[in-house]
Amino acid sequence: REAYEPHAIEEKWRKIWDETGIYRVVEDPNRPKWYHLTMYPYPSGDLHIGHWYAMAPSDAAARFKRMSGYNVLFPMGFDAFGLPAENAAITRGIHPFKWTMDNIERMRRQLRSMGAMFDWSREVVTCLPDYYRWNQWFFLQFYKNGLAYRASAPVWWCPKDQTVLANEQVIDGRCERCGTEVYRRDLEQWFFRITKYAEELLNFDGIEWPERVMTMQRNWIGRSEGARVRFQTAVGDAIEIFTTRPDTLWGATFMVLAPEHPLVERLTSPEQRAAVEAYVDQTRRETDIERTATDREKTGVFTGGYAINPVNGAQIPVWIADYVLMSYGTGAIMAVPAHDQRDFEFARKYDLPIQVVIQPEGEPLDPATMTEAYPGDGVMVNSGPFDGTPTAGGEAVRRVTEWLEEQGLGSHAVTYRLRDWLISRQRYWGTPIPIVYCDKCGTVPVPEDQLPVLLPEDAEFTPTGVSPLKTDERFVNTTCPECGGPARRETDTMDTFVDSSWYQYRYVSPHEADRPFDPDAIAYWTPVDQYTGGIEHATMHLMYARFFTKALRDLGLLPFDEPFLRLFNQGIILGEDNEKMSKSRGNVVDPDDLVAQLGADTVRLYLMFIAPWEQGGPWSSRGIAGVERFVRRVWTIVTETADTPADGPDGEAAHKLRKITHRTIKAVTEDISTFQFNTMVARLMEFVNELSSLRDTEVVRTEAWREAMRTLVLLLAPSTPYLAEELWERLGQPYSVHQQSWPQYDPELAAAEMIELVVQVNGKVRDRLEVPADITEERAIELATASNRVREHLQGRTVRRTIYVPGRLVNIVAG
Ligand code: ANZ
Ligand code: ZN
Repeated sequence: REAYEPHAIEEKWRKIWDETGIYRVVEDPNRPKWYHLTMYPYPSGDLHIGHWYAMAPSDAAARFKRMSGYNVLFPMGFDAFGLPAENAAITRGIHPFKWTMDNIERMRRQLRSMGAMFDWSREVVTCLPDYYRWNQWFFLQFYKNGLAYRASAPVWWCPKDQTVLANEQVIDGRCERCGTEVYRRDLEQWFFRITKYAEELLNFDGIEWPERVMTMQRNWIGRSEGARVRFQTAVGDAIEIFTTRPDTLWGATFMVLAPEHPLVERLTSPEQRAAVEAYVDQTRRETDIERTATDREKTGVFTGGYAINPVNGAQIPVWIADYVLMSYGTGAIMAVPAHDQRDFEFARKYDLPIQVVIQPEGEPLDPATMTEAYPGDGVMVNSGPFDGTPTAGGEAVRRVTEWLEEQGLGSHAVTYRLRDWLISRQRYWGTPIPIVYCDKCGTVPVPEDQLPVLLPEDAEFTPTGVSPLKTDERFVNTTCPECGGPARRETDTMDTFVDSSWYQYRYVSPHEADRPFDPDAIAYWTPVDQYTGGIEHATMHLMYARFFTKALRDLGLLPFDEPFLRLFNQGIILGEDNEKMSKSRGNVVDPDDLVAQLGADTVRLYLMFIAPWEQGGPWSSRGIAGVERFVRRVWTIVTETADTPADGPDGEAAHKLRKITHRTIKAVTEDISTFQFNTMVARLMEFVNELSSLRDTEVVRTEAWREAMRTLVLLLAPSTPYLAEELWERLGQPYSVHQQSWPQYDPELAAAEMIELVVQVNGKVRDRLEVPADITEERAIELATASNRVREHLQGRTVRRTIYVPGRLVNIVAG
């Protein structure tokens, strides 16, 4: 008896696969293509079980496609720029390049151990100049076409370290590094004009994505329809507001500006100046999330200024409050306390007037006794020419908006929550933005033939975290491409989401030196047919990648609208204690240890078996031990009978075995094509149980047995690629199992077996039904009660109970 030795087998085949290059893929016009992309990892150090859970089932899905006749592209790479590398440099003195490349080296080894069919000749590493130069090239195309621009925007600033902080470096309003209180400060930064595509990004026609991801994107874009209306002020400029409820205009009793609003300064009266300035200063320490929390006590300050409500000429006070955001709408609102809850709370707190303008049916609303705003429908009141107009169905909003347009007071408007994409990072470890500033020529793009703008290698990191690019004189000082005079380079680098917005296109021709990708390879491989990855990327990454695709399409570089036709989000693996895996909880399972102990195939198969893939679930040592036993049983049954001659008679037992085999093919095919890996593994386990029960019978000496063995190995090939390859060889089959076709089932053999189901009413046989042998109890009872003969006997009676004897009878007790 030969034992299963996963390590020897896995090493042997890894080597042979490498030497024979069976996972190398090239365009082949004679075969349909399939592009399966699994999200590339950040090279943080080690591959963890979450990476395995994302990638191993993806590999099985890709291998299944390949066996089904597709030319499959299944690439891998590294999302190699970003803050952790820079932090390692600052705290441990390791250069980000070295830290990153060492990690990549380690993770490449770990990825190889998984046995996935990645075509490593197509690997993409985003921190290398041959990749990031194309980020710069895209930036220049965007800049020329008005899709990249520079504007001032607030950033978190640490006054002690004199540096910008990322959101995640601000802990409870303080600098993560030195603990100093931070505040927001305006800085000139670069943006991509994603808002140009806001409307198109709301449209998901032609792609199959999970409903919840589309919902998250729609909410992120946040489309609101309403009107913009101008309120005149004594300082000359009008205040423009955005409202979704122009039908409440007559109830606007005050206005609120965001503290950052440009008119605040001029509207503020001398008496109010000190209070206003203090409040503005305080707001700079708050995040938008804090500012808009609904359960927060409303605060604000009167500016001392007034505006005129254009619909009724009323003079109303102008306040500032942090619940109005500068980044939404126009940064100013008309406050309608009777019908907007935030305004209501504000009015009650500062004793501002409340005017009801929408009256619901029943008891009239009374501002003196109201305890909350009334946001619902009713008829307009106290609204001049509109009194009596019903608000239901948006009728009032439409009519008021039309009237505002006729009167020249405002206009219909659509507002999106989506902001332009701020891509500037005041960091070293990213793609340098290819811009220089010249005193004479202003902002000058670096000419394309001077790309890439290289990151200087000998950067000096200081503990404060100020980007070394800022102080690197050799980097900063350059000559102006236009006038040849002295100029300074932009020292900001790009958000790493720029890298991941188009990596799917680089994989199709990763060595292209003169352009980001080869249009022929793009035409053949893209868009991606199946994308898989974590739900945490539902908005930013997936939104930016969609934007990039649309922008590149408009630049004539891509012939389609969407990057990823199908999307699937896998769940997460929890610790054995049902909690999130974390070092501090001590419940982390390490894939390297598991592979060393059990081999990669068992780990892969267990991850597929653990739970429905989209759900994930807790790790179980018992569960993986069960899968390990299964793998050994497969090994034993195949190796022990591989040389048995098929010289026995082809009788009834052989026919029965063939039926089992073909039913298994059918079930496994259905499961693997819909990513139901857990039920797929369960089917294979049942199959092996059946085979084991026949192990000592004559049927082992038949062609049907040999067919069963070959089928078992082929069905396992996507999931346990090493084991399948080894067993395929032992069955005397030609190399490689991974170049075989997926087995086809004979529909007649695969048809479910039928049995006779006896149906009784109160113990008397009333009907006999032909049903599939594996019928469920629910379905058996459903069919039994639907039978005409049974219905006759049930007339005028009620069913009290049903008794089901599996595979034999249903007895309906009625009285
Ligand atoms: C008056 C009004 C009356 C409003 C009423 C609502 C109900 P959504 O649906 O999210 O788009 N608003 C406008 N700009 C704002 C800003 N920069 N910061 C905070 N709030 C702002 O919300 C639109 C509504 O949010 C607008 O309609 C405005 O209040 C407020 F019975 O105007 B409304
Ligand atoms: Zn110049």
